[in-house]
Amino acid sequence: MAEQQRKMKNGSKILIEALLKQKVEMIFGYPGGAVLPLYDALYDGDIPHILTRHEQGAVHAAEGYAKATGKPGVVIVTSGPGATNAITGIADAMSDSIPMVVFTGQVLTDGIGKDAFQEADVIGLTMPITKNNYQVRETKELPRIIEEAFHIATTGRKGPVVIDLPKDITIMESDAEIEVKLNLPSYQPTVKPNKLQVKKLMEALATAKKPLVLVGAGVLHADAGKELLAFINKYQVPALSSLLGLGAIPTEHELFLGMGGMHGSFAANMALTDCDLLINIGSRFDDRLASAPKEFASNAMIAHVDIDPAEIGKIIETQIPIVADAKETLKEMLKIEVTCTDTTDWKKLNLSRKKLHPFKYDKEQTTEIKPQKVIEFIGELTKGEAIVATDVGQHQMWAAQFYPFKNEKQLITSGGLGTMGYGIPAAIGAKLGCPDKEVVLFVGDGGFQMTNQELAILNIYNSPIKIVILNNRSLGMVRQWQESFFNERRSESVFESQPDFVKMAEAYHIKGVRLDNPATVEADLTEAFKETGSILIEVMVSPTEHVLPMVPAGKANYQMLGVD
Ligand SMILES: Cc1ncc(C[n+]2csc(CCOP(=O)(O)OP(=O)(O)O)c2C)c(N)n1
Repeated sequence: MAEQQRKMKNGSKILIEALLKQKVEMIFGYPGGAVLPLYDALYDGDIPHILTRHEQGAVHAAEGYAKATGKPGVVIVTSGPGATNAITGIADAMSDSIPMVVFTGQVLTDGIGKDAFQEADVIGLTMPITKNNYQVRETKELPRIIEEAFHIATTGRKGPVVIDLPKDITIMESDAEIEVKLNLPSYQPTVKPNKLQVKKLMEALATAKKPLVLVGAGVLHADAGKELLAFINKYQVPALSSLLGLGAIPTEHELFLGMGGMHGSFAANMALTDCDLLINIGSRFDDRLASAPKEFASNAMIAHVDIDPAEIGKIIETQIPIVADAKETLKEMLKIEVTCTDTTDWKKLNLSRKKLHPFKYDKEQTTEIKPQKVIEFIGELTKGEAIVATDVGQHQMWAAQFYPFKNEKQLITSGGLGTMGYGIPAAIGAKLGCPDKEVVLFVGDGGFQMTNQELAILNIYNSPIKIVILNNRSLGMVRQWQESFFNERRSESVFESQPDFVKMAEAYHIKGVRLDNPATVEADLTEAFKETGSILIEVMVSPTEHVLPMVPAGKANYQMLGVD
């Protein structure tokens, strides 16, 4: 009996032990009444906790951490408003397949459904935006649920899992064993590819005259960059990527045509138009890439490798479907030797298009600072090695176009949901996960004002980052659409008044500088980048710039505006 009593622990302690078993390095969160017992257990300091200033910030920070490290992000928020504030981040993580476990506080089990103080139906609210969710009904269930949640979040197509915790569950005691055996017979993601299908793909490659590889985030989630490069190099296949696939192939790689789609390169979009075999590895044919599905790669046989069977054939008809992990599939592809048709002309065509129509901007301009130039120059300063976080808008697309990415997991951006306010917390999360790497954030003056309160945590956790605000005095991407498609009627997209961003930085005890001289901008950036602590660099950029080329929504990839 005495032995049994010694093993009794409250739910909060059990939870911490279960997280330690999962090797959780840090938790992002924000306390409140329903999670007080849990925060009391955190007080013992077994797992560091990062106190953000808003729950949305906690989830985006966990996303940044997960994207940069490949490990699952862990979040705790309280019930009701804590949980609803976390919703945007959870939806963002779902869109970009980010592994994450989010604990939401809940009212006492007895109060559920009775409109108790700070009650929200977290299960109902998060059902469509999570890979799975749980409401814990017995303390002894915690170890099993946590084991399952981490397994589900980090395997197959990764994604967020919510665990809703009624307060009494975290207080009641149980002698539950932390060591549990995973038992999920109905959840068995297919990891290994069907060998016959891979053979079919390689046979198609052998006879293709214009093969092309499309790289999506699935390659990064599977850590398959090395195998991907080996494949591309071996068969000399030109390749393009989606926004979230950037980094899998170094920008400077001869065969890399850049990002495709709405703001993609001429070479990438024309290659999609002309190819006769498209090998899509881990991209979901998102509408930013395939705006007009009927006209997308319409001359090509389509091979689609994806870990999620629901993606195959969802948007584009597929002749060679392969449901599997990208790394496992590429390994199998590399095992099969084929002799290919001579594709020299195809390669030459792509290389010449790349050379003739690179991403460009007016470099001769001397009266205004060009945002593209700022990003390009920071690319040089950081030798293409920095982790680059972005917010959402024009600056995000310019970062994708002009930063010379070299490595996997280097771009931290909100691709699927396109969430403004993502950048600041995600950059902080990436830095906390990768303290030895330089982290640069590009953010618009609009997005900055959505989550700038998270600057408060930069100094506390000693996580210096470089924050580059590209200030165009407007919601640039909205303004661009209004100028292009709404007769230049700039409805609510131009800021009449703005805060002093440099002073805001100083209020948060970090250095701030404002750059507005086109003649000295390179020298000024060089100086600012010498800062070892966090620094906010506000660059007053041209207020009229457009992101080009642009495939208007609904148009085919070859119908690009802004190419001469
Ligand atoms: C939360 C949220 N609200 C609205 C939008 C729509 N939206 C997309 S881009 C954009 C403008 C962004 O402006 P800014 O942050 O200044 O960046 P810029 O485009 O000027 O680089 C807006 C409002 C969004 N993506 N996310």
